[in-house]
Amino acid sequence: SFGPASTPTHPLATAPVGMPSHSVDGFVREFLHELNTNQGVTLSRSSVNDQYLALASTVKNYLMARWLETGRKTREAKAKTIGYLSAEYLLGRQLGNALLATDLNEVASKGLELCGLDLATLRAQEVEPGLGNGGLGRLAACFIDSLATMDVPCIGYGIRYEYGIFRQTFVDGRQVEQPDTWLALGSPWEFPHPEASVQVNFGGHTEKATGADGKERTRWVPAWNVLGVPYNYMVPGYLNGRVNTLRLWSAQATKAFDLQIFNSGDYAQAVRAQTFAENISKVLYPEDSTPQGKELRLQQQYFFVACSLRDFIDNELEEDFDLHNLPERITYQLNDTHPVIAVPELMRLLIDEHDFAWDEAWEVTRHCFNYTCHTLLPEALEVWPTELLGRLLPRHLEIIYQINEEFLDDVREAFPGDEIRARRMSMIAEHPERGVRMAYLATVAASKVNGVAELHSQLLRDKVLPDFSELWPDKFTNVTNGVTPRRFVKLANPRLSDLISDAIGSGWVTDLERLKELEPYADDPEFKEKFREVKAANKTRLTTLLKARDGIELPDGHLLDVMVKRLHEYKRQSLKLLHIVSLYEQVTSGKLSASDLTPRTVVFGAKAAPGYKIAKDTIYLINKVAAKVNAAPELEGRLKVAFPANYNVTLAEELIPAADLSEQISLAGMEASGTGNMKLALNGALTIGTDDGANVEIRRLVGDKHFFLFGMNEPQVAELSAKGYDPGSYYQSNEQLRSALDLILSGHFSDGDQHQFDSVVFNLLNEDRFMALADFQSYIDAQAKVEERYADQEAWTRSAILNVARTGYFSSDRAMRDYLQRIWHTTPMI
Ligand code: NBG
Repeated sequence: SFGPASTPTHPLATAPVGMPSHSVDGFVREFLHELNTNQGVTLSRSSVNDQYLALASTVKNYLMARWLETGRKTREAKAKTIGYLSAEYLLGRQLGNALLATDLNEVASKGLELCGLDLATLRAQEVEPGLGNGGLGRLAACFIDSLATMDVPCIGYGIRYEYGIFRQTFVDGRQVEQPDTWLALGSPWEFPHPEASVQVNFGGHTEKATGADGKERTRWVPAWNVLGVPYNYMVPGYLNGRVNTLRLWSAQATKAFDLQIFNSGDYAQAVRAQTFAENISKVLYPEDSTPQGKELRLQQQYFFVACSLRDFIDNELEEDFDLHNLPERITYQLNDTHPVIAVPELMRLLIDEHDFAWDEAWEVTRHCFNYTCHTLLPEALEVWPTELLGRLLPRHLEIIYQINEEFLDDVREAFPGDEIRARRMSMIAEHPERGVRMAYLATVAASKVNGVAELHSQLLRDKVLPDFSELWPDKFTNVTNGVTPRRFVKLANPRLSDLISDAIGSGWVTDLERLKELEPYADDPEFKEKFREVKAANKTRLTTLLKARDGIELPDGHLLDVMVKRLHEYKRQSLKLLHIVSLYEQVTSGKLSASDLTPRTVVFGAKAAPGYKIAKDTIYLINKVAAKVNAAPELEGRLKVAFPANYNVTLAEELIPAADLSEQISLAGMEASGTGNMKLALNGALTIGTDDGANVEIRRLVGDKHFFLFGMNEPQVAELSAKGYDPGSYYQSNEQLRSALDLILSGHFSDGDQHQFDSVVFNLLNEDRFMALADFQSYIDAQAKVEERYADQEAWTRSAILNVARTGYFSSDRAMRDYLQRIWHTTPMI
């Protein structure tokens, strides 16, 4: 329960805390106060970490009143809340965003200067919470930023992993994973509430019992449990006074410490329960799109959704709230299949704990959930073995069976006599082992199912879930992804932001389509010059950073060619690599003069899942090729390959504003959307890309002339696949390709070892599931067009400006508006 035991009488007790002033003096006072009282140090004895923590507290104080007020206002209005359920949030650093949201940048920077401190240095002290793998987690972070900025009530629910995505290092060119100790120096942005912990049960069995009313009920008798401790984070809207909440759960043992065993001297046994429980939120699974059939992962999934559902019902609703009306107050968005166990959990809560009849419970449940699918790779759709699910969550498996039975009855009614169809659509897969297809469960339970770009949504309907879209055509919709302009333009690229605002005003920050007003400036010589200066200055900023961070020297005046994303075969870093190897091969063998090359630096950023061998071997190969290229005297000043380790949100914010060329080269039909493609275009990079994911929409909006398209489109890929794809034939027939592959095979990049890269090269030659060889020539041709355009700086700058002007559509604000209209059926609070 909340609040004081008796009615407060002091006037201040019912008002939210006051708002600190926006004056430099006020700021300095607050900051020093925090330094003294929170850190327990004087300015002269404070470390940079003390100063950073004190600054963070100061900024939090500015947000606090708004946060409290947001909660009050939302509860009072009984507004519908978006419950965003996501196993990942890739937030990036918090301080810069909080300063932006409170408009405190200038005040803080002046105030700190008066204290002899430098804001940039303190900002650099922050370790980003890397609680996600890649696009999916970063998308969740963009979405909650947009909802706060649009004044929409939202609670983001997830897991507070003690170790986020691993820190990548390179040892002799190979990826070595280090634990991500983001909490080591303390995280000032979180508010733990151990008193509001939620108990989560696991294991055991179910029992049937007949109650006094003669009704038979099922009771789950769990075998063990853990506690979920909520940690709240502020999600500030941009200059609008709203601060939503992100609530991440941390697992703790219920019986942390068995005193008896401890006293008997068995210390290890005494803390075993604690270790076991805490393992649940210990690490983020470093997987991007292939699930590991890991018990712990299922525990994590159930753990956080069980906490989250309970939390909303117990803490956000009035005590006498009638749960039949739950869909009026919450809509849960399932971010991929990871949180789908929430569906049977809500059924269980309603039936077993609130005495709902099955049909009543189902009516409520199916109006509470919507599902976003983020993939097309069949191996990325989670299937939980029934053996495991039944052992860990016996009651949930029973409920899933019953949902499935009733669903299949509906299928049989809609398609009488079509038993094969019914079997195809069953949530229970029989092969290779009996398992629950979580995507099917999600699709059946959800009011709406969406893909994340037009092409993806279409393929989702036609290829992944065709039976379901035939049964329920209206259930399926598309919402093309978006990215937040606050972090990825305003914060990351202050120079471009100022240039834009000088030209068209600052309204674009919350209304990104206004970037269209920049179109005429694409032909304004003065603006173009300034635009080039911004790019050049961003490159200089990146050069300074990479020198300090990685010891990498970036040459001046190069075309900066950027491929940053998780390492995955379908994304085809190997195709980019073949381009580089081919340039190197042609120049070193004298077929091509280095002076004919456009001076270019290729920057890679990519983590590979630790268990994904080919991906890790590809990283090794990139590093080995980079070493040779960078050491070749012929290529000095002409071609350079840079691969800074540990690409993350913080590095993205530095790299993207400096990029000229954006590599989006996945095999058509494989990349659900991509969001890096949007960030790069918005920052004035031109895309070289296939007709895949959101590239399709980017190209349509910026225009063919300002986008370098290459490769097969999806129908052509399907056709080639059906015909039988033979990568070897491309090797045989394409001299340039063969020379590049032969050079790798010769051991040139591996100190003479001819087998070092067998896994990568033989895979390309024999299988090449993602058809890199088939698209090679087309890619090389498109790169030639890139060079031609770049040689004409006026034309290039024009295209770059038009990319910025025409990609306002890719704001996550627009994406959220689409969700509100098509899926959530709710409106902002103002
Ligand atoms: C990823 C897709 C990307 C997409 C993001 C966000 C998963 C499972 N999917 O193409 O691969 O941009 O989701 O939607 O991480």
